[in-house]
Amino acid sequence: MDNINLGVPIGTTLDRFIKENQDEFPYATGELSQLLRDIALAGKIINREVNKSGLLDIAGSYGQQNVQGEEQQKLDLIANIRFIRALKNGGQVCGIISEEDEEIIHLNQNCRYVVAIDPLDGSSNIDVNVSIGTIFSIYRRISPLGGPVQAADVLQKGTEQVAAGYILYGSSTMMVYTTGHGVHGFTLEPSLGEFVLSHALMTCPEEGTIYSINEGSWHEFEPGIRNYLSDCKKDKLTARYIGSLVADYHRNMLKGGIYLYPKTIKNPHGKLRLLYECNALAFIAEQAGGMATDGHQRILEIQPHAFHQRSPFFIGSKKMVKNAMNYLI
Ligand code: AHM
Ligand code: MG
Repeated sequence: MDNINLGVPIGTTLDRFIKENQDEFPYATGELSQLLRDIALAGKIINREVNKSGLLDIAGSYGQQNVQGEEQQKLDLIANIRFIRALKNGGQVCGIISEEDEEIIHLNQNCRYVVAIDPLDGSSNIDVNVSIGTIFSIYRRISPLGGPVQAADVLQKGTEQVAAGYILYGSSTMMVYTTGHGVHGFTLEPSLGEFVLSHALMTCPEEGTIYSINEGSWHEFEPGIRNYLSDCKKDKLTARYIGSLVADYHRNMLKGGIYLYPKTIKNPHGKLRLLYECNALAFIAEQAGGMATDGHQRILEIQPHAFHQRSPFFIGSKKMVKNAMNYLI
């Protein structure tokens, strides 16, 4: 797998790759590519914190809850601070919406880009040394430069994303992103501290054999989901569920599979957040030839009306997502 279609060889650093593919960035002024490099830098810093979390007293609960009533982990807060700082210092972002903050974080009013971010997703897995991830979406602001960011700048449909991606802190650390020209994956070379191209033009198999869902919620699912899951078993599909969205999604994208987080009695609108969890992965999934819906509608076409809006989520191999949707009324 050396020279792949892009003319950029495997092993190229992320910085160089971004520079050499500058034209794939919308409105190529260099600002968006700088922003992606800032996100990669923050990812490296968080990777360092995650790697030493068993050694220092930074794992575990912080003893307080975030805006959605969920318990915050210390690393959630550390990751949030690191990302905000990196994006502030990078100077390309006018506003951030984060899972950890109720309102917009206002940065440089003269910048064009808005970022929606889940700084550390799957954080209940931190204490047990299991994969976690960062998820980000980048939008161009709608309001004029020079003024404060408006809610409408953040509440854009996923179709308006100019770039999106995730960083997976797994058995190796990877950054995967798209600017709407395919999906590229970079693996962190720890001794160099550089992300290097390892997966060019990633694609998701149309069909797969893995289904990923928290089946512990069986009695909370609507009948259609239970019927679907019964058929998965009859068809002898393989069940795999880490409980870290990025890791579950990444595996299914590579191997072929479906991830489902439907509505439940406890979470009647689903659990996952549209702006900083679903949209980014939906953009990546579609760019890789996969599909993402809320069970009825394409995720990227949902008009958000609240920063922390939730959505049911079905994502992965196209045929599997379509098949699952057939079970829902
Ligand atoms: P978080 O943002 O609080 O970490 O929650 C999101 C996570 C996803 O990573 C994961 O897929 C899902 O929640 C797991 O939820 P559950 O424990 O209900 O299966
Ligand atoms: Mg999350």
